[in-house]
Amino acid sequence: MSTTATHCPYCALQCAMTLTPAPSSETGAGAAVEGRDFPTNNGRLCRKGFSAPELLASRQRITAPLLRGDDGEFREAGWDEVLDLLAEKISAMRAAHGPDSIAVFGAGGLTNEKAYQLGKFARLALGTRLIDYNGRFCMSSAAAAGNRSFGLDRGLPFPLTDLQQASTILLLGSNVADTMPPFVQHLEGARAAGGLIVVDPRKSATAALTDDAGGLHLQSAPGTDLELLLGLAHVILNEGLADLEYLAARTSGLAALRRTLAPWWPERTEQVTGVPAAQIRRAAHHLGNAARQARDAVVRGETPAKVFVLTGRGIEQHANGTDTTTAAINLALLLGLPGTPGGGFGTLTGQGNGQGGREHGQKSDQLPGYRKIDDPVARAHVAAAWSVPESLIPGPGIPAAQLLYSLGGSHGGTLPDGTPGPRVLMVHGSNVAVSAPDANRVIEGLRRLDFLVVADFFLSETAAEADLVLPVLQWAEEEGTMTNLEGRILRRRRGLTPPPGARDELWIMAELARRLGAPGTYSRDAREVFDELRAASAGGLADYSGIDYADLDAGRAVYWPFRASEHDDGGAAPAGAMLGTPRLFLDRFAHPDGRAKLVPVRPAPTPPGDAAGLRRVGNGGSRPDGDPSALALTVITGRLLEHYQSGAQTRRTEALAAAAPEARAEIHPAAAAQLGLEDGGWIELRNSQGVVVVRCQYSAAIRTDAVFVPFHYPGLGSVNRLVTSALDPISSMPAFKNAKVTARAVPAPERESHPDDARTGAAV
Ligand SMILES: Nc1nc2c(c(=O)[nH]1)N[C@H]1C(S)=C(S)[C@@H](COP(=O)(O)OP(=O)(O)OC[C@H]3O[C@@H](n4cnc5c(=O)[nH]c(N)nc54)[C@H](O)[C@@H]3O)O[C@H]1N2
Ligand SMILES: Nc1nc2c(c(=O)[nH]1)N[C@H]1C(S)=C(S)[C@@H](COP(=O)(O)OP(=O)(O)OC[C@H]3O[C@@H](n4cnc5c(=O)[nH]c(N)nc54)[C@H](O)[C@@H]3O)O[C@H]1N2
Ligand code: SF4
Ligand SMILES: [Mo]
Repeated sequence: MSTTATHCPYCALQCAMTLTPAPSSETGAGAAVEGRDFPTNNGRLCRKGFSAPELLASRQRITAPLLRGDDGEFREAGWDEVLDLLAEKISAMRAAHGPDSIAVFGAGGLTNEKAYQLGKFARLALGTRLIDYNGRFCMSSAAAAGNRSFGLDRGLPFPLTDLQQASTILLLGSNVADTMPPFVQHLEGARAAGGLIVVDPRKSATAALTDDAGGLHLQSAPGTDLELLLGLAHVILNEGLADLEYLAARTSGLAALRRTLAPWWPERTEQVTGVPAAQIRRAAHHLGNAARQARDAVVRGETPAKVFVLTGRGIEQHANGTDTTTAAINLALLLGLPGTPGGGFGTLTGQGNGQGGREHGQKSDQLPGYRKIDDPVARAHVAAAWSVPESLIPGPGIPAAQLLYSLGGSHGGTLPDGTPGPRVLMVHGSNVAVSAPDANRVIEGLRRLDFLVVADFFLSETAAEADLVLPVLQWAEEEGTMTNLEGRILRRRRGLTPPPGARDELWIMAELARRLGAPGTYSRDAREVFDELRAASAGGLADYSGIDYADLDAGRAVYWPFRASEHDDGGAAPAGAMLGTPRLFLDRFAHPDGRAKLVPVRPAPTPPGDAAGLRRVGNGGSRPDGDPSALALTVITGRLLEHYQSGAQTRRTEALAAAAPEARAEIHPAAAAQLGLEDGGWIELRNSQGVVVVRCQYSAAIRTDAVFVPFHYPGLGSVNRLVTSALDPISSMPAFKNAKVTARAVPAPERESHPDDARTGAAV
């Protein structure tokens, strides 16, 4: 086989790469990648991307279905055997307990085709309403905020390269220097101009970019971004920096917003956020002046130096994540940015297909095309596209975390309404035992199931709990499309022959549907599925009907929405030509009145105590009452450059595992001194949810009231055991970035957790 032009399997930047098999090999053994020229990555890759081919031929790869026997051990089994068995289980379960006894958990890493087919398979072949996916843990707050304010959610509503023309970028809770290293080149213009402003309780690698160029790092206390944004907006509105003309012409709701901003003068904001009032003023004035200059340049007919407000998981993964993202949107609207040549607002999508993954119907409340499942018109359209009666499409299910907590209806698991939870779960593309909130509770749920099926290529901690593991294809072995963080659709191409025992998930769904005698059709061919997706999405918010593989294969830059009626079918556009909608909202926002909504948001009243019953004080951990050896800290969780998500893949990559072999808690030396904790010593973090014991690492880059722990590890280092079940009421996003704990120095644990050891992990 020759080289193949494709994209990285990991994050939403979807860096373009060229895949080359080893000489005289058709499989992944010895395959290599290099960066390919493309507007988003310009030939660059990060360490994860470079090392991705190593996993294709990993010794740890599962290459035959694994079925758990009566002795509790896995044995290899044939595909016919396991699919027959699974179809029988599903049929029996449905007959005894109804279709909602089966649930499905999907992922934002799946191709558009697989995500679409999974939603259809769940609703029609299984007949269940209980499907949701890991994007709930990722983009849901930003998506909810975008829908509420703009009437539409697309992570970046403009091409990424627009950032290169920026003088000023406000980056809130995003650490792109580690999470999307090639992205940093697009920040360079603003950084060099002294206009990069980063909000993060840590001086992350991204916040450090502000150091030498006159930018600004606002080191807010964890979970206080809503207040900080209200403070910034207060200055902008009250000190004549808002774009009143834009607000009058393109938005609604200014009067109500004005009232909510009134109490947030900078000195008061400082008290809550810890960010000095002078810095708040400086940032607000910088943003306001830059936005005005951009506006003036547009009026003069010149190319403006643009201004952007961008958000990441740091401000979104909170129990008020939707409102906080809304406050960031309000700020961008006050500055007159969204939908103008002067700049814009965007959210950095995370997973490889985090964008497409939330458009095609694997979300509990959605149908393809970003349609609402409870909208009669949407249901009728999709039923027609699927050639089934509308009554066959179930109603809305429940969001991811609630779904996971409800598992195991035969053994006490209940849905929020008190009825028995699902008894069979199929997981496609997520390692929930490590990545979901309140991990101990999730693992208990998995163990209550009658039958757990996990489709994966590795024995992840979740697959290790399964009754049946279905080995699937990796990125380089399958066909399909991905939608990157800009809403641009990209082709994933098959460049290698998969191991003989692994199967395409489209094939698995088709084979199961056939055995179940399911209504609807289930193609095994990605292009056919895509064509069906196009028809199903036609007329929806995320309209893909004008997009075809031919345009993508010709290298045209295609952004949704792209209606079939807009496709002139000339097929003559050159490679790189922009089709569809590269820039959204230029004429109008997606609400019926064409206006963006200024949604007034307020912080919740301060709770009398937090989850651990601890007091919170400014910048510095507080002593929990009566305990001189302990400190109350906020755990913020996030990512290391070397590892991806739950680490199921990157912990199996030799160089990445060696570079970051175990979870480490980053703690300020001053906080550590209060605990009598040496650099490299063991720290215990404990709250009512669980316990984590990890080595610490001194870091002057973090606030003294916080500790940072990456979530890439299982066992004793699995930080999601400390994350509560509290959810954002609008998006159902967990509060991953805000767990209150009591910290102590402890002796080294008797038995260190082993990276592959899920079972001991759950037992602590
Ligand atoms: N290396 C690597 N890259 C990845 C991934 C990965 O797992 N590893 N995952 C991909 C995915 S799915 C996603 S969603 C993206 C995520 O990309 P990011 O959003 O950049 O990642 P995080 O590390 O989760 O969080 C970003 C920053 O938020 C800060 N933060 C924590 N709490 C708060 C807070 O209360 N307020 C503010 N303002 N900041 C806070 C953290 O200190 C951290 O530096 O990365 C993608 N890229
Ligand atoms: N504490 C804390 N927890 C977090 C976060 C945080 O910041 N802090 N971030 C959250 C975020 S933003 C995210 S996106 C989630 C992600 O967390 P997960 O959903 O667990 O994501 P991954 O670790 O990438 O797991 C993907 C699994 O599917 C497999 N896989 C990869 N591709 C495919 C495929 O095409 N098909 C199938 N069947 N399997 C595949 C991989 O081998 C792996 O086992 O974690 C969330 N959890
Ligand atoms: S930045 Fe993201 S897409 Fe690019 S190489 Fe790294 S993991 Fe892959
Ligand atoms: Mo994510």
